[in-house]
Amino acid sequence: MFDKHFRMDEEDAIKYALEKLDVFSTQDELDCEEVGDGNVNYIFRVFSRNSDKSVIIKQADVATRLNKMPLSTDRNRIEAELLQIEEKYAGDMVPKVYLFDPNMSCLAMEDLSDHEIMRYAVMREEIFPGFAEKISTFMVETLANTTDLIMPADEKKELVRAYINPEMCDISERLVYTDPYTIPVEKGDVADCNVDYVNEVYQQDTELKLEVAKLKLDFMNNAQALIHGDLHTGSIFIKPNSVKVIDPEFAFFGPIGYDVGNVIANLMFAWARALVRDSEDQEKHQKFLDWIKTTTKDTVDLFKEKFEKLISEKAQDLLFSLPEFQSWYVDTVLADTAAVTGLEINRRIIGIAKVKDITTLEDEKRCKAERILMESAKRFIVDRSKYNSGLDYLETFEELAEDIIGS
Ligand code: SR1
Ligand code: MG
Repeated sequence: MFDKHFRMDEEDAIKYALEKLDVFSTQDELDCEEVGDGNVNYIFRVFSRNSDKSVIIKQADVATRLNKMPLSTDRNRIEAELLQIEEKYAGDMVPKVYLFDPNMSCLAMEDLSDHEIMRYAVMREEIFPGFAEKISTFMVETLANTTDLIMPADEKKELVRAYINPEMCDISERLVYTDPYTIPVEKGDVADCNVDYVNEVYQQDTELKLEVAKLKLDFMNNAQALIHGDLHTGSIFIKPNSVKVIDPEFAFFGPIGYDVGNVIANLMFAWARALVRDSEDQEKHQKFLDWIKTTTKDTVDLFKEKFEKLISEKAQDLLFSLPEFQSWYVDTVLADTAAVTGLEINRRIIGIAKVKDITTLEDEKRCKAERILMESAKRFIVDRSKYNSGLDYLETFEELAEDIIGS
């Protein structure tokens, strides 16, 4: 029954689990829910009603879930293999893969239902001390170890070949780089007060568009490390003292700053949301504001510190070991990080793939949050070489927040 690809429903997923996986026994009474809330795939949670056994089956269809755009199912292979590569470098910070099935383009993996998607948790202003420590370790281990500084050149070239990901890169090239600067927004796409601002000011800024064009070319050509490619807070499962990274289907060899900038931008969505919102629980609200600010800063600083340490310990090539070279290299990664922070902010506000942190705000508050973020984004992109530490990000964001919320 499962020899040739078709899009499964819940009943098929139960049959699939029984036929293909070694998770359940004949005693188990199985149930299934489709739990996907992303833009691309279908996610089935098959679970036993009379035991604690469960599994996630993620299936790639031949079209995207969001807009039914045709899309290669090879993304499912890339995701399955990436999770195993990431496990090698970052241990249990990714779900365990049980099976990859190329016929059905599906992947069976550990159920992380004891965790929660980070975006929803931070939207409720929950805090997670230790997040910056954990996510910076994940990024440094998976990214630094797959650069030319550390990975042997022949091994890296094999991986570049295996993880060429043209269709998923094409999505990012359009959705992150081109569309937000070239497709005018309409009422409802952004807060009312920002429609004219985006169309008549932001998208007319030639200095900004020139920098975005250079950054797009870098994204397309800089095979720096094996990046996750979509490391937003919807790709992170969290619970106290545990962070798990999921969904590396956009992975390819690209600029390191693409992953780091995605994390920083998504922390900023949660931060901007909290700043413009009223809260009934002032103590919790203030605690969240303090945490998100420190976490944003620490994520940049811990990434930098650990990345510098790892490359200085593990770089093999005599030239790549030069301290002056490593300092230049880290500076370029940090500049890319700032730029991508800005790019990810803009594409989630102006572009089609939005984030609930912002879209669920009432219009007047959404207006302010979007404006703080877009103004910050412009500076992160245009002045990217000036953002070398967490404090640099905080200064820009807080200065603009004060101007915009105060006005
Ligand atoms: C059609 S895919 C839209 C977006 O969702 C994914 O999570 C990626 O971020 C992509 O850009
Ligand atoms: Mg995804």
